[in-house]
Amino acid sequence: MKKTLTTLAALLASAAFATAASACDMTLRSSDTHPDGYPTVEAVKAMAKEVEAKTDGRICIEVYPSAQLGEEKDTIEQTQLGVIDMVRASFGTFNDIVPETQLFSLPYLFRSVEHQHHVLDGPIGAEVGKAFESHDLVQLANYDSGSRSFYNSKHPINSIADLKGMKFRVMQNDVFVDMMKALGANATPMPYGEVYSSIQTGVIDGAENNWPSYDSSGHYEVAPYYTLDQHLMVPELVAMSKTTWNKLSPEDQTVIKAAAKNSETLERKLWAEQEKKSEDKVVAAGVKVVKDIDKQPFIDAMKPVYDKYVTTPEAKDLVARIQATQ
Ligand code: GTR
Repeated sequence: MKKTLTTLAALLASAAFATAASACDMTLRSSDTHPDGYPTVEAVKAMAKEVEAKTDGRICIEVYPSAQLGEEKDTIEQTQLGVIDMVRASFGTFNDIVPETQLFSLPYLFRSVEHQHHVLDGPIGAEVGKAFESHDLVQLANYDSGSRSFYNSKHPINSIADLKGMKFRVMQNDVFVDMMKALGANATPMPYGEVYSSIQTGVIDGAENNWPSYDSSGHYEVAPYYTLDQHLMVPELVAMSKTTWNKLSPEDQTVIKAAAKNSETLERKLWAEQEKKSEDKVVAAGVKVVKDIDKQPFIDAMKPVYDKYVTTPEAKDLVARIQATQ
């Protein structure tokens, strides 16, 4: 009997040791719509590694790619509720949830990646970041996502006239619906995961996105006409549930913030590399790209969108400050 008890005690002790050595005190789940290998997914994984190392394995972040935890809008809502701990998503999907992000989705607002960095890395970025807190979220990092352009299954788009009457999927956000209206096309808001089959079955004629998404989603297979009109440059971000954030000690919050910031630098580098790789890949696969397009008529056509959304003195001031940022 004694021997059995000793053996049992030893077994329990070793089990406890094994648990202590491998398990984390806290495991956070992070969602992304993109697959493994995509810059945003790899950047959050790098953040997870850093957090685990700096907390001696106490805090682990599990990254769930490929919309395993749901479509982007649902995962943002789940993060607000604390069901999911972290989400990487586009400002565009946050618009209805964190209205302070809406003006960042205006077409042709950002002139270049550098301009976008200067805005987001400065006081304007800090202000919009702070706004997440009143919506049960903590903004941790901004990620690059290049610019979005139109693609479709029917024909090359050489001018606004070519868009007339066509049906394009947009993110679930009113600004983008009005953007399509202003261009004389029809907008069909729908989750990202439904776009491929909707193009394939002819429910929509096309969609719009950056090179890496166009590539990794496989949309180029069913919509091989891409026009580099670059109508949108919508930033992306990583946010944490405020419920989760409040469970962390101030020291751990500092570790997480720093790791998120480092992941931002990494993502910007990975992004630039991936944009080129994806462009080369889809072109090699036979995509017809219209590169030389006169953007001015597109920019001019967006006036009604600005008139509709930039109405209050605060909105006018914010847009003016963004435009004045060098
Ligand atoms: C991608 C973006 C995703 C998602 C997607 C979409 O470029 O990275 O977060 O917003 O576009 O169009 O839904």
